[in-house]
Amino acid sequence: MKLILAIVHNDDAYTVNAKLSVGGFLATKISSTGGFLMSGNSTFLIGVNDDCVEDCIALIKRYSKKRTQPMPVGMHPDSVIRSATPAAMPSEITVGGATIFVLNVEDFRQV
Ligand code: 2BA
Repeated sequence: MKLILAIVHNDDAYTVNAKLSVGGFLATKISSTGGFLMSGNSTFLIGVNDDCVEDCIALIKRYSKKRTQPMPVGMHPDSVIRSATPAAMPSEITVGGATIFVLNVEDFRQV
């Protein structure tokens, strides 16, 4: 068994949640905050059998869009971006689709 941990843009979270449910995946949605942009995103915890991992990731990928957002200049005093020269600063960053971790599950119990 694996635990899929998927960080999804808030604008995609409703659809991803609905499609996971329709697809038969049991998921927990946690409201989370990106450490860089400090804006809301959603983190899904999805426990799946090993042979369902790729299907689950394909579903998340399908409904998670890439977006460009304005770079929040000066938001993070210690960020790499802040230390760059102004000319080198990108004005936009690409966010998403989804950021996904797949973890081995040592034990799973519902008691
Ligand atoms: P945030 O941390 O708010 O990052 C939003 C976007 O900002 C990132 O999009 C990336 O394009 C950019 N970014 C992040 N850190 C940066 C930095 N130090 N310098 C320049 N640009 C930076 P994504 O890569 O698509 O990430 C979307 C969200 O997924 C992140 O939101 C964070 O919540 C999560 N995430 C991404 N990579 C992660 C990782 N290795 N570990 C844990 N969470 C991660």
